[in-house]
This record gives sequence, C-alpha cells and structure tokens, in this order.
Amino acid sequence: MITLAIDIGGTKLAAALVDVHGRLSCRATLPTPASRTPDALEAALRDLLTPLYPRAQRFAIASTGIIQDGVLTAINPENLGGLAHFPLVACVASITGLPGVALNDAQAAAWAEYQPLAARVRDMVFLTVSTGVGGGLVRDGRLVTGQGGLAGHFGHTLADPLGPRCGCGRTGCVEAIASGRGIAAAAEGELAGCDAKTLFALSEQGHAGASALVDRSATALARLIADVKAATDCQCVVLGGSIGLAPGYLARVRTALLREPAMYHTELLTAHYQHDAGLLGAAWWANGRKA
Ligand code: ADP
Ligand code: BMX
Ligand code: ZN
Repeated sequence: MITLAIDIGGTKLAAALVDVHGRLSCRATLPTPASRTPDALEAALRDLLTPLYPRAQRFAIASTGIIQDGVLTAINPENLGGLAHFPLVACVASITGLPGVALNDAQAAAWAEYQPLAARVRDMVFLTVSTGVGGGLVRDGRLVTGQGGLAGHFGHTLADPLGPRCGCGRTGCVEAIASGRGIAAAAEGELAGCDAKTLFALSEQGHAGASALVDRSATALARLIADVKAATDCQCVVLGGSIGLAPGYLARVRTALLREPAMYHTELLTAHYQHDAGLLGAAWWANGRKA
C-alpha cells in the first residue's frame, strides 16, 4: 500500500509517497496560494499531485484549518489569503481518482510524534509554531480530534487581552503573538516588512530588535505550555513547525517556561520527524479508517 500524503499549511504545500514502513519518497513542495477563492488552491494541488498520484493507492491529507467530513473550514482565514472553506477530500479525490481521508495538520503531526513515545507516554501535546500556532492532543494513547474537529486548537487561547487582534475574531490569541505571521506583524522600524525567517536570521546574527521579537514569541508559547499542562497534565510537549524547529527557539521556550511555577513544567521535545510529522501522521491515521 502506497499512500499519497499531503500537508497543506498556510505557507507551503507538501506531498510525498509513504510506504507501509513509513519511508517517504518523491517529496514535492509548492507555495500555498494566497487567494480568497478556491480555484487557486485547486490548481496548485493539481500541479503538486499530478506527478505523484499514479503510484499511490490512497491519499491522506494533513491540513491547516478545522477538518470535518473532509471539508476545510479556516478558524483564521487570514492564514490562507482569506480562504474560509474548501472541499478538500472531494477536490483531491477528483484530481487523483483515489479514496482518501483528511485531518487537521497539527492533529496529524501529534499522531506521528506520539509513535516513538508510545512505550513511555500516554498523554502528550504537539504544538506547531509556523504560519499559525496549531496543536494536537493525544489522550490515553488516542488522538483527540473532537466532535467538530476543533480539539487541540491551543493557538486560539488567550495570551494577552490587550494584544493584537487575531484573524479568528478574538483579541490577543497566542497565534496573533507567537506565530510567524504574529512575529512579522510586530516588526517595526528597520525591521518592518521582514518575514519571520528573516527575523530569525537577524536574531542569530545578534540583532537586538529581532531577538526581542523571537523572545516575545517564545514567552507566549511557554505560557501556553503552562496552560496546556494545567488543562491536560500532559507528560510532554513536542514542538514542530518551521519556527518551532528553528535553531535556538526551543531553548528560549525552555528558559521562559522555567519562569513559570514548577507544577506547570513539562518535558519539552523537538519533533522527531521534523518537517515530515504532518505527512507521516496523516498516512498512519488513515490506517484502519474507511476513506
Ligand atoms: P506552514 O505553516 O505552511 O506549515 P512552516 O512550518 O514552514 O509552513 O511555517 C511558515 C513560517 O515559518 C513563516 O512565517 C516563515 O517565515 C517561517 N520560517 C520558515 N523557515 C524558517 C526558519 N528557518 N527559521 C525561522 N522561521 C522560519
Ligand atoms: C491556525 C489554524 C489551525 C492550524 C494552525 C497551524 C486555519 C487555516 N488554521 O491556527 O487549524 O492547525 O493555524 O497551521 O485556521 P499552519 O498553517 O501554521 O501549519
Ligand atoms: Zn485566534
């Protein structure tokens, strides 16, 4: 069985073939189109998947947004250029002619990241710090997706009631401060207009303003981790996403978490499967599920 695994994020689309041993091949990526209308995303998926699908027997999608009954509903449409709804499974089925399933990207990554921990951990949380801030919860060894697909959307819990407005409609969400878009939005003066990747590079070179923006994100994330620990009593938190995986970021989160009372500390790990967690998690979650 070869699975065509697809990861749809706010910044990039990724796809690969996954075999029964979890080996990935034929990786491909494209930028996520920033368009309010669904046609651009459909066209990009067609370009991405056409070279791959003839060798697969099914597809499995990890996607940003709330995924229910195969349909994507954005909690923060600004992360997708204003796109609020997209018929994900129907679209990929019509491109490929294959059966398949879909779930939220951070939930998928949580499921992948749980596998190497399963011998010693029952309760864990995965957080992605990327275009947005996403989350996935494994409870007693099972992935919790929720009746409406919303479970684990920790990025939309409150970081600062006086903070910036979030695209989800709330004010001061963790995502509005800690995410790539949140970091870039806070850049001022000579840093205005820089994206998060550039700000991280400047921070590594010792730029104090850029470093403060990275710290602001890491501090908001550490407070979120303390909240998550209080809410779930998780045994560990795994960090992923391009910002979560950026050099030095986990160390800053660790330092900020140490400022919280000890009962809210938890083991912090970097994602074992790095940028492939969403692809692998979707493929493994599809096992035993009817497409
Ligand atoms: P997606 O949200 O599509 O899954 P990513 O996980 O790559 O994609 O997250 C995109 C965000 O990460 C953007 O804000 C981008 O500027 C930032 N980013 C990408 N690469 C790096 C890097 N090496 N270091 C820090 N930030 C990065
Ligand atoms: C947003 C939300 C989540 C997603 C998270 C990380 C949308 C479109 N997405 O909070 O469903 O898990 O971003 O997504 O509302 P990413 O694009 O950063 O990987
Ligand atoms: Zn929000």
